[in-house]
Amino acid sequence: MDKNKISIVLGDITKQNVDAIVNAANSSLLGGSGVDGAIHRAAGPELLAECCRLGGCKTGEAKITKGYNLPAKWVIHTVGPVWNGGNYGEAELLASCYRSCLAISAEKNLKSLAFPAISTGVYNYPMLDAAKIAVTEVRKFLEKNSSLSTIVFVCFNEKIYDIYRQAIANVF
Ligand code: AR6
Repeated sequence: MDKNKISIVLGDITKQNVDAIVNAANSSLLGGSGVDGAIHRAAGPELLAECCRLGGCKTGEAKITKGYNLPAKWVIHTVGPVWNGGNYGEAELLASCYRSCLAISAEKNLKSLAFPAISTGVYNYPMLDAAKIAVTEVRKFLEKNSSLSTIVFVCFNEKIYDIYRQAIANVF
């Protein structure tokens, strides 16, 4: 397992030159605000047309589409849990989002993947705990799989960036 496969960038996930970016979607997969809105705007209307054919997605699961006008060839849509205080299985569901996206990337033999901080916006998941889960699941994946050579955590602001930097230092 190679820590050098992990990177953090401050910026916009829609600009990332990777095989796939992950979308923090909702169970309809029909778009929304936040990173979901940004991805649909940048990908263009064909993305919504493909999403309409997917029949939604359960919390903790993931589905893949093409990336259309994005630099990324693919979008892996996952549905994070809504934070309800922590006693409703939120941590396991969030971990499952990361595992599902990573499993799809392995099935497709993708080399590079970028994640946003799933559930930490509209869905209100505490940032520190969410980052720990994200980094831990990626570490566990890298211990068993060699398909991915680059995993990018895209941080939308400096506060998120600092939290990921700390989480990576703690977990790796
Ligand atoms: N690039 C990278 N990160 C971003 C970007 C971007 N362009 N835009 C926002 N973020 P959110 P959720 C960060 O609310 O909490 C939608 O309406 C943001 O700072 O996008 O999983 C869906 O349709 C935050 O840290 O997703 C669902 O209904 C993180 O992305 C619901 O929101 C996630 O925030 C999902 O909520």
